[in-house]
Amino acid sequence: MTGGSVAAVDLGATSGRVIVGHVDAAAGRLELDQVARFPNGPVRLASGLHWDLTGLYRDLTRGLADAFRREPGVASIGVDSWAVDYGLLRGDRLLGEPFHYRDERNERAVERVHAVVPFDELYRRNGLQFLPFNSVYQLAAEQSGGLLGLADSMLLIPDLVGFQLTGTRVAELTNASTTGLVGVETGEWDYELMERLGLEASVLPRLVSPGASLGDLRPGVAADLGAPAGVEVVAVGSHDTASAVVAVPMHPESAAYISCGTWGLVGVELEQPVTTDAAREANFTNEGGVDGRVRFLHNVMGLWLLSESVRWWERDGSTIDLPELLAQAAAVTTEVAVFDANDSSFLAPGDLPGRIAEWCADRGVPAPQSRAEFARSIIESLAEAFAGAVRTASILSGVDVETIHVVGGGALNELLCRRTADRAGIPVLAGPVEATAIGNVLVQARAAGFAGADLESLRALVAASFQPVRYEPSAR
Ligand code: LRH
Repeated sequence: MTGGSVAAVDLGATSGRVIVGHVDAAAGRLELDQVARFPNGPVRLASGLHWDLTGLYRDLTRGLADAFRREPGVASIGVDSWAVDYGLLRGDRLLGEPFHYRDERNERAVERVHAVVPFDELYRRNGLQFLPFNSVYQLAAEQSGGLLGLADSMLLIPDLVGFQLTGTRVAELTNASTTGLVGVETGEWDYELMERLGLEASVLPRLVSPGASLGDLRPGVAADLGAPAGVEVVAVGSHDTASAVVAVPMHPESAAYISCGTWGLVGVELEQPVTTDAAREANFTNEGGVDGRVRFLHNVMGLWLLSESVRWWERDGSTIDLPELLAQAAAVTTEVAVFDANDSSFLAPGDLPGRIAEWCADRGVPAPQSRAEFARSIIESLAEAFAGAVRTASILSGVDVETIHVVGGGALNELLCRRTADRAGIPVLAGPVEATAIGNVLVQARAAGFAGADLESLRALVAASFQPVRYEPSAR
């Protein structure tokens, strides 16, 4: 047998999934089989917006049990999720449900952190764009809650799941790079920064790179899952965006990518970070990629603007047909507002259409009226922000962008892909939709020895297995 199977656990903004990936690089085979999907929405408790990690763990282990029933040969498990969020532990015990990054507590901590370490210094140290929810601000907010003092370890969410499965505590590097506590040049924890911020360095576990093994499943867990002996948990690019970038079938020297789901992560892949004043002013980030690559990118608010608007409109119990809404949006012929899709007022859950209308009113721009106009306005604003970020990434990095790859759920959004190509004046190649799960699967498959050794061969396998949709920019 030249190939094999692995299980990817992908914890996304609305749902979590367990996916079995079958990989046989020699035969050019890469297939995904979704075996479980379960909700992963935040829970608003008295203390704020939280994960429901306990319920999630129950659901994902049930999903893994399904995976072993369906494919008893699954060799390993890898977990990915969104960045920055973490749980605190004392011994083996979780100190409460982790906060969700969209909780508003972080705003208050930003000033406190910048008063000690001004942002330009922070950027030189960690290379991260300013996002009010970077873990460094969350931890500073945590200091006033009292729990941090009780904690003896802090684990990012995928690492926390890995710990529950194996008992091993690690910090996977791609995700750790989003905390703000890893040196952009060193790739190591920045203990000096922690000391200056009054954060206890001993809570940080050892850093590991994607591909490292966390060891076998705990015996009790293996029994619960019906897993055979020897199944390991493998650290993948546990930051979902890092996994997605692995699966972009690109030539990094001439391509930009947009990993488009809840967020639109727009950038290029580099060998070295760019931490110039211009990069800082453009709010570009240098996140850690698989195999030491740098994900030089900017966060655009993404399809959250649309999904949260739809959620708001559906709060009366009605249901909106998304493809139908997008078809109506495509048919809008009136000029719609192009708003700043990066405005931080759109970050928190709630009345997004109201906030978009307010943004327009504040600037004397006519606001969208119908739902179709809102949807069109969101798509145009995202396409404009995407095109702008591609231009900026190219200027700051020197990459001459000839192709824009759109991966993730946004690759299915024809109007968005078309308008991004139009506004950028560069062809868009859309797909694969399941980039995050594919990247998760491929890094495990490589660790198990049934996929190629370098990123280029992993991407060649993606290119051979998934046919992208091409959007040429319209001549203007
Ligand atoms: C996308 C993502 C992004 C982060 C945000 C918190 O899911 O991981 O890369 O900036 O969520």
